[in-house]
Amino acid sequence: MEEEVRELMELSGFDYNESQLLDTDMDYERPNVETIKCVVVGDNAVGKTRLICARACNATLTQYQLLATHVPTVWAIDQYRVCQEVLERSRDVVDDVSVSLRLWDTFGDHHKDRRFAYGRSDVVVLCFSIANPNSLQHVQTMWYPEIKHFCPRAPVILVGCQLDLRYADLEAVNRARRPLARPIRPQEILPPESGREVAKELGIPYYETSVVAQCGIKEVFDNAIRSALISRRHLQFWKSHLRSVRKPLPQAPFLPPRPPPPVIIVPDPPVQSEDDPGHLLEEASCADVVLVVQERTRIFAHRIYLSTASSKFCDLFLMEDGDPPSQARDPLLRASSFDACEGSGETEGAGMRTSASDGTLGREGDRDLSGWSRAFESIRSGVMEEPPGYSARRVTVVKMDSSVRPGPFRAVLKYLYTGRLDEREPELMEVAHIAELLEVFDLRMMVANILNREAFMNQEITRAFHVRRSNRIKECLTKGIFSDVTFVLDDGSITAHKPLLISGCDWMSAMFGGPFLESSTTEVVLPYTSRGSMRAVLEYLYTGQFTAGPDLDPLDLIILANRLCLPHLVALTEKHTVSVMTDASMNNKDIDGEAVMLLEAAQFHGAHQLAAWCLHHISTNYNRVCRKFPREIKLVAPENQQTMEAQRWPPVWYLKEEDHFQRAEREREKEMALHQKRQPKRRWLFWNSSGAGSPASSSSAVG
Ligand SMILES: Nc1nc2c(ncn2[C@@H]2O[C@H](COP(=O)(O)OP(=O)(O)OP(=O)(O)O)[C@@H](O)[C@H]2O)c(=O)[nH]1
Ligand SMILES: [Mg+2]
Repeated sequence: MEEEVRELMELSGFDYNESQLLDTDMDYERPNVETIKCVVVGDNAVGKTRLICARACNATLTQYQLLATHVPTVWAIDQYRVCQEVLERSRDVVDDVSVSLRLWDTFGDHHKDRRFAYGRSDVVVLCFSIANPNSLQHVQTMWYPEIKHFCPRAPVILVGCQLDLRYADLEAVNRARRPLARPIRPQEILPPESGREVAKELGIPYYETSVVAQCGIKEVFDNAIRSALISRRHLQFWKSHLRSVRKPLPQAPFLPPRPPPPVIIVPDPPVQSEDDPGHLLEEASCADVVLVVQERTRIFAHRIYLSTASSKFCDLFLMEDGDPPSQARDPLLRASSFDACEGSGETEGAGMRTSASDGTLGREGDRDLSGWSRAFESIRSGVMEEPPGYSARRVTVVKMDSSVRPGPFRAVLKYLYTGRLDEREPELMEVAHIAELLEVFDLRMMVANILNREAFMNQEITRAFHVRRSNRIKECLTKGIFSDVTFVLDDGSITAHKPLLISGCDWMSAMFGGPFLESSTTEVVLPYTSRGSMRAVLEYLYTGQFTAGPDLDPLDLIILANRLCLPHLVALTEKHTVSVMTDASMNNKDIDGEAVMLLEAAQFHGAHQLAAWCLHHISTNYNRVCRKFPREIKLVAPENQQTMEAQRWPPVWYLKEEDHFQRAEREREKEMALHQKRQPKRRWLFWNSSGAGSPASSSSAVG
């Protein structure tokens, strides 16, 4: 027996200590302390033992601890004989009456004999689970008749246990339950009315409890004590201290906690291969530069990549465009040296000529650069019709210095595109030589690191390269430098760079990378797109970052990002929108209208996380939002309406309960007022009839 007690109490979260065991019953009858035996009955696994432990041992467990264990009670146990703390916690004062509450646990099996537990009980707490309709049915068919059979005079209290399951996430609960436990279905959850109806039919009070939410436990036992004391008052009418005991009080409804808003999860950004955008190098489809090495070798490249990685290339292309070199350490010197070279060549633009029909470039109009830089021989404009099937387009032809050899130059270009240098590069000294010519000092340092067997230090250089490139690319975007396409939008236009678009977005790659008209045109019309959202898309594609400009409309951006198949950007925009709305709401700004407006638009354009957040906002402020936007809410899709109804907070059952409680309270107050009205009359009669004693002593005797 002792072992059973120990096991049960330990599994119920009670810290069982050998020293707490008492050999003898420590309790004793004290004058004016009412000892109340309270038997707890009900079906198996409805939560009797947990409820008793919560009252008797103050055992509190989380839902998941609770779910993982159920120890069926096998014998009625009087724990007060064995445990000092339980005995002490049994003492209570209810309506000025000192009581010692003796709780008796029982097993739920219908066929077992419980007469030992029922014997001489003062009150019976009859439990069912609000997640098990059968257990409520058995209250009427089995438990109440049994109680009336064994203790016909004991008052009974009906208790709906496990109230937290009414608002819990049942899927999560079922996942956490023991493997063989029957899953709880949402349609099985009973509303408070069901329990109350049964209680009304039986003429007994009704309460609800949850050990997880720690609610209703005190109410159940305090009111069980009241019922027992009132019953005792009838039999032991001479006990004057029982006069102040009130009838069981109505239970205030438990407001479940407001469900937390869904968290917006941003997936990992699309993986870029280490080689990115190296694969574009030598790709003719969107090349705007042809680098001629040692007269024979042509390498296709891109101004935007070359210029953002090398100041020398940047200066070269800026000067070709007629701008002074922005990044030159000595701009005047550079410009003048370029001018000096120009004198020996053709005038600006005169070097352009159509390519031959086989795609080769013309040779006229070369401008000598040998005096300006040791890396280049000449530059000129030309027209290219490669790859086959593509329309002719303008390119810049740069002839490299004769000391530059194709193999090591390709390694240098690879660095300019990716920030990396292959350790196994066979001609490292040649690479260093070209790096020197192009003034790419980081690359020279990388070569030195490899030669010194310190290649691991090159990772840091690569990191710095990307930071620098990102900043330069941003600058090119802001200033429109080296752009090769203009997007015509609803509220203006914005320039961009095809190579960057192709390497960042499959949709753009399909448009600009294939033999379509767009690959050769310099203007693309994008209807239903604003400048603010296009700028955010370009920044994202260029730098991988999300930046919200002042003119950004998040929904516009979501629509565009969804159209361009950029789920990562959609998620970033959702996160941004939710954080802006949360901040606004915390600063007492009204976001209800925005949430209603965004809900279905977000769903339609693939922003399902934002839609779920809006749905949560509307559901948890349901009454207010419905009052403000009745027509809009009516027009919401039925699936959304259903979700709102299901997730409504405060829930409908709570509002009904609150209403019921208020009515019950009003009735109780009326009853009390009526009772108080009657009191003085009786006193008056008493005075008149007896004609003895002082008014003071009389009132204290009756009151
Ligand atoms: N969510 C929730 N689950 C509860 C609560 N109380 C009990 N339970 C669950 O119900 C199971 C049974 O609880 P017990 O208190 O052992 O049930 P019992 O009525 O004593 O069962 P028997 O002794 O077999 O008659 C526990 O394992 C818990 O999973 C509650 O307040 N909330
Ligand atoms: Mg039990």
